[in-house]
Amino acid sequence: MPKAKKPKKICILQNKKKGREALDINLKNDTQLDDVIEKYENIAITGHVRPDGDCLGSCLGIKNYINNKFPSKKVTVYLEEIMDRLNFLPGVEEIDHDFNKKAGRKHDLIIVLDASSFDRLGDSEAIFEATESRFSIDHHATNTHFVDNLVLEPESSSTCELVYTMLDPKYVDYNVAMCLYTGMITDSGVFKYSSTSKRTMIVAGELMDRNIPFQTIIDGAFYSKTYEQAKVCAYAIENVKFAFDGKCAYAIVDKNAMEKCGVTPKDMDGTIDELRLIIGVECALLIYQIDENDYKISLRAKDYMEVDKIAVEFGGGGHVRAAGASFDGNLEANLKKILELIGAQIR
Ligand SMILES: [Mn+2]
Repeated sequence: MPKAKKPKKICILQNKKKGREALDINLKNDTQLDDVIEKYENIAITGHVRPDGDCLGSCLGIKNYINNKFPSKKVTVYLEEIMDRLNFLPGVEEIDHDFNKKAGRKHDLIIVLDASSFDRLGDSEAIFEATESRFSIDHHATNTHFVDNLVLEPESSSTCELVYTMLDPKYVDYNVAMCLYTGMITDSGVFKYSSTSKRTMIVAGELMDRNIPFQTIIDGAFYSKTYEQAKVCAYAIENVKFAFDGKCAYAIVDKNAMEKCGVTPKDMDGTIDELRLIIGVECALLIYQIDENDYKISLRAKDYMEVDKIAVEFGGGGHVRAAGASFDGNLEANLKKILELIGAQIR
């Protein structure tokens, strides 16, 4: 087999005019993803640690699309264990979760989705490093451009929305639509976050044309909780503290509390919304313990705060109104620092 050529450096900021209103709603098919896929036979797809609906939806969406349009290609999705609520997605059973031991496994091409920086890759770093040709699609304004061939559109509500604009609609079937729609609703909070645009709704409408069970997807992927997840939400609300005249609500859930509720870190994603929804709260902060000296920070804002700037201070990232990071060590000192950063923005 002839050695495949590297794609030339793309690095495109899709939406040059600022603002979600400037997103192209004509959805004229962008062929650069097809052009790249066409050149390679053995393709890896990966996303970020603790995969969310958008990460999983975009990875499986592209996997199913490649199966439809390029059936002879070998394609493997590498991701950490996924949330139970997302295990209805087509292709989920074929995900390779067990790749830590296969460090360095080589592919002709790796497609990196919804991951804003190299350290977000987690265990798939080794596969990424072993694979010379790389292509990435993302919508995080904080993206560090760690993949040369990057299509980045910070105005897009989700990676899945952006991915749809790059697919040949003829090969977007029920399975692809299930995956992409799931990522769209989870990243846009069922079309309510400020990132939701006219294009978001047009893409969602086109996916609904594939007869997907959208009500079941919305309940299953977004609203439903296990009893254990409901318990940890109740714990967070029961133990919430307020700062800055009630404009900031924060809760700390340590390992002990998580064990008592019967949850693990991958069950924590809905908890912060309960804090954010409290009337008068502009900023919600959830800190939960991963390990002895390892904490995860989640931040949400309602109207004006730019919580991604706070997350970046801790080496994390995300979006203007929804961001996350982690820290090691002293809880008290780090909490104090986060609250100071929140205080600097709150009004
Ligand atoms: Mn995303």
